[in-house]
Amino acid sequence: MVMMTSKLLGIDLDMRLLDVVKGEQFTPEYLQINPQHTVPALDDNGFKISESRAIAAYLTTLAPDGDKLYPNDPKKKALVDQIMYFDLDKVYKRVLDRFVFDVNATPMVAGAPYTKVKGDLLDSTFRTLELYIARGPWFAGDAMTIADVAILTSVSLAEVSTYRLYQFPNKYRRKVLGMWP
Ligand SMILES: N[C@@H](CCC(=O)N[C@@H](CS)C(=O)NCC(=O)O)C(=O)O
Repeated sequence: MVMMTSKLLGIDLDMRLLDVVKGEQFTPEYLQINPQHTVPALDDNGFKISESRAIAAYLTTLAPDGDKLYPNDPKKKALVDQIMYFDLDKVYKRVLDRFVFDVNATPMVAGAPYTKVKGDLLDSTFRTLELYIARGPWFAGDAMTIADVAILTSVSLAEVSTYRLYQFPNKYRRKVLGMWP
């Protein structure tokens, strides 16, 4: 999400790759940047911030047209925040829960085993996304914002898994998969 947002804003990031599988996020140097030991994190001349949605929101303040992606108007901004919190709490989380085991319950990465409950919860979340996008034209109003970038990131994760996205072919899939230039 941070990489896509920076690209949309025309901000060049000096990126360092961390191999989280090897545990490179636990070095004292990285824990100084991000005590949560998650990627991504940003160090902007000593200003250290983690959580991809928060980083993306911060990046919008550094670009001249950043308020297009994260509006200053309180109500518009509140709607963007609403979708980003929904994404963090439900969409991303449930895709990840579902993604660690594919439809045949084959482990893709270590994690809790796939259960029907997890599948049902993700289906329910995607039905909610359908309702939002039907209201559209974007997830948080009449223009593309970082809320769309957040959702796109989570949906891409489902897309590369074996999740049956074709269950939601009419509105959501076409809109989200077609929105990236
Ligand atoms: N809500 C966080 C989630 C970040 C996250 O969990 N990243 C995973 C990789 S996708 C990670 O860094 N895991 C390593 C760890 O927790 O030690 C965000 O959006 O930045």
